[in-house]
Amino acid sequence: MTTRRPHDDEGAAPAAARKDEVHTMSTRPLVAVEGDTLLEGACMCNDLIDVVERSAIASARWLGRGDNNAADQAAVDELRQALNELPIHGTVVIGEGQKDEAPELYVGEELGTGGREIHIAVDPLEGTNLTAKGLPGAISVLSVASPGGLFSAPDIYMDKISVGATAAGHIDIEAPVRTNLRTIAKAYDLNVGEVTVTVLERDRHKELIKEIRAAGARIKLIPDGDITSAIAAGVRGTGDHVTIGIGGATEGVIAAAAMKALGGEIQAKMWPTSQKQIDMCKERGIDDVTLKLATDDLVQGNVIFAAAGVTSGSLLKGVTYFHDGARTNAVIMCTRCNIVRFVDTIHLFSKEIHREIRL
Ligand code: VTB
Repeated sequence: MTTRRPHDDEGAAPAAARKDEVHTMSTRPLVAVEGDTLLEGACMCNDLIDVVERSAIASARWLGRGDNNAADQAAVDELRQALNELPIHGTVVIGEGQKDEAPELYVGEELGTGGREIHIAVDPLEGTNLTAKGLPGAISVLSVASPGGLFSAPDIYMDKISVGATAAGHIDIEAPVRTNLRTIAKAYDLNVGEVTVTVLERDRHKELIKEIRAAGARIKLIPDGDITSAIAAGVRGTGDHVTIGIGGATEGVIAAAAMKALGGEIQAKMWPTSQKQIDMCKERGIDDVTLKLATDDLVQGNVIFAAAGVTSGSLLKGVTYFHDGARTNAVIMCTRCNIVRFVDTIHLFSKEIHREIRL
C-alpha cells in the first residue's frame, strides 16, 4: 500500500479542526501520483469525445434487440480500437473484469500508440440491459487521470450518495436518509417533498425506499445506470437532486471523476458481501471496509470524464441514425481546461452526402 497523495491543504489545518467536515475524509485508497500527466502538452480531453461517441454508435445499433452481450461487445471493441489509435500509454485500472474473465479492456490492459501515461476507468456500455430493452439512460463512458489518480476499486458493491455543487458539503453517508434529504432540500431551498431522489430498483433497497418515502421525498426508481443518475443529480435542470444506494464500486469511481469536475460530491463505502470481497478491498489498500470514502479518495489530481448517450436519458440523448450517418450527444468534463462541454455531433459515414444535414 502506498500513501495517499497529500492534498494541498494537508498539514495546514489540524486533524481535529477538520473532523466535523463531512467532505474532507482522509481514508486513502489512492496511490501517490508523481506529477500530473494530464498537465503535459496540449490537453487530450477533446480526443476522448470521439472515443465514447464511436462506442455509442457501435452499441446503439443493438437497441432493443434483447442481446446484452452483443451490445456490450460492440461497445468494447469500438472503444478499445478508438483508444488504441490515440498517442497515449494508457492503463486500464477499471475495466470489464480481470484478465482471465474478460477478453478485452481488462484491468491492467495497456492501450494507445505510446505517449502520455494515463490511467483509465472505463465502462464501454453502462446499461447493457437498458440498451437491450431500449430503455433510457445507457451511456458509453470513461474517466481518465494521471497514474494513481483513480482508485482501482474491486468489482464489488459500494454504497454511494451523490449530489451536485449546490448540495456538496451538505451530505453525510452515515447520517439517516431523512437528515440527508433535509439538508439537501435546504441547500436547494426546496421542501423535502420537492426533492427527487434516484435509486436503483433492487431488493436490497427496500428499506432505503421506505425511508425516503417516509421522509416525503419524490423517488425515481431506475432499473440500471447509477453513473448516469449520479451525473444527472450533479447537473441542474435534469430535475434530479441526489442519487442514493448500493451499486457497483467501479461505477462509483467513474462517477467520482464527473462529480469532481462538476463541483459536486460523492460519498461512498465499500459494501462487501463475503470475506473474499473484504480481502479484495484489503489488497487495494482499504484495510477498514467501514471507512467513508470521499470524492478525493476516489479520484485525485486532474481528471477527464467523457460520456456519450446510447439510449436517451435525462442528461444525454441517445444515438440516432439517418441516411448518411448518425448523430450523437456527448459530454466531456475536464478539470484542466475547466470545461463541461455538451457535444452534438453528426457523423457522416461517407464523403458522399445524399440528404441535407438537419439542425
Ligand atoms: C449498478 C448499475 C449498473 O450494475 O452499478 C449495478 O448502475 C449494480 O449491480 O448499470 P446489480 O445490477 O447487481 O445491482 C449495473 O446494473 C450494471 O453494471
